[in-house]
Amino acid sequence: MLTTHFPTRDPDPVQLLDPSGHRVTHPDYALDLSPEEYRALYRDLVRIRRVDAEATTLQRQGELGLWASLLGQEAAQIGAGRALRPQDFVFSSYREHGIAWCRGVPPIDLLGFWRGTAHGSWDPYRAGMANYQVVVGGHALHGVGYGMGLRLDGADGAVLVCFGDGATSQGDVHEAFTYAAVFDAPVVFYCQNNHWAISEPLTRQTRVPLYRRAFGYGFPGIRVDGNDVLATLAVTDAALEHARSGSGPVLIEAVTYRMAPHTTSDDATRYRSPDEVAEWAARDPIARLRACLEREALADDAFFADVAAEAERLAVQLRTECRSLPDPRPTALFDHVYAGPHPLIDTERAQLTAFLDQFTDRSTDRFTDRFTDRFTDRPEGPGSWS
Ligand SMILES: Cc1ncc(C[n+]2csc(CCOP(=O)(O)OP(=O)(O)O)c2C)c(N)n1
Ligand SMILES: [Mg+2]
Repeated sequence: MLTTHFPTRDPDPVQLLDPSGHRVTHPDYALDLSPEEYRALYRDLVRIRRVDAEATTLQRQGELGLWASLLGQEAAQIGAGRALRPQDFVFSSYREHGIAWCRGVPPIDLLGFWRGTAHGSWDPYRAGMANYQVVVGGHALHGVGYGMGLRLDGADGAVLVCFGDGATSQGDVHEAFTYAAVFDAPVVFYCQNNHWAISEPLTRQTRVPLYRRAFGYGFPGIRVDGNDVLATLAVTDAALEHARSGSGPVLIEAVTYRMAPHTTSDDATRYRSPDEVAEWAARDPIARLRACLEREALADDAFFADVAAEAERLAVQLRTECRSLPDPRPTALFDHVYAGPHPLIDTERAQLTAFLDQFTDRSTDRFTDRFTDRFTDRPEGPGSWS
């Protein structure tokens, strides 16, 4: 007879603010924020949701090729993002617009990637955040390598590696867990469990809650209510401090929900029920913080009106900036594949140039007009760093 030793009960996810906006206490985590800081979190949440909505609309109007919405995951991202310090570094996938926001990446710099005018528009070293990664889970290894480098340099920073529930099934993530554990890499693995990996539900990724994976590798795992910005901030802050202090990696599972389809190319109604979506809508991360601010008189109507107006201005600005992003020179595609010259790249560049050179009559050929008249590199413009 086989004897099993599975834990039978998982602790509830860490929560400091319940879905109705009441604060709750937790024995291990607390936050001591000023009224200004509570309001700042609310402003972050509202503004990044508005940026996300505008990007979705821009895609629908043909201005972006694709967009991956963060709708519903604002608290998971803003809480984690606001826990970061300047010396930390982020490796993320493609949905972490809220984290990028907290790193000071201007929203327009997110859009070039989705418009197809840039491979990655922001300077990773300036932002302390690598450009988006679409290869699911691949950047977990980059993050661990970077973390090991921080240790060897004796630097006082930690790495936040963000990925989804689906990514936890990737070999890369498991290899990253092993390396981080045995080398005590200062890495916080931040898994946003939004319950879906495109059309695959969480039940197809795991038999046990994801945070428990950490124990098998020998480091702590914590589950947090990902729709509670206070809890995600408190837990990520503690985990980053743990990593910075040389105690090794941590896995955080932020339990949240992807309210939008996977991307603008997806139709989520084909695989999930409206009831499930409605259930999560009732746990909306912004509504619960607003309820708390109102109940505790931390903000008044004028504040909420100001934030809404500011978010609208941001959306208008983003639309203008997006539509004026210059098309890149076609051969710019090859510029950063390798650091130096490479024979295959040189051949392919020459082939594309020869192809474009066929269209010499600029007055009659739209293709030529569009692709060869705008050879300017991206100027310092709306999305540039101030
Ligand atoms: C290695 C790899 N396999 C498959 C894909 C296709 N793909 C893109 S996103 C995605 C689902 C990822 O789900 P999850 O990790 O839960 O992140 P979420 O999109 O929910 O944020 C898949 C399978 C990919 N980009 N990379
Ligand atoms: Mg997912």
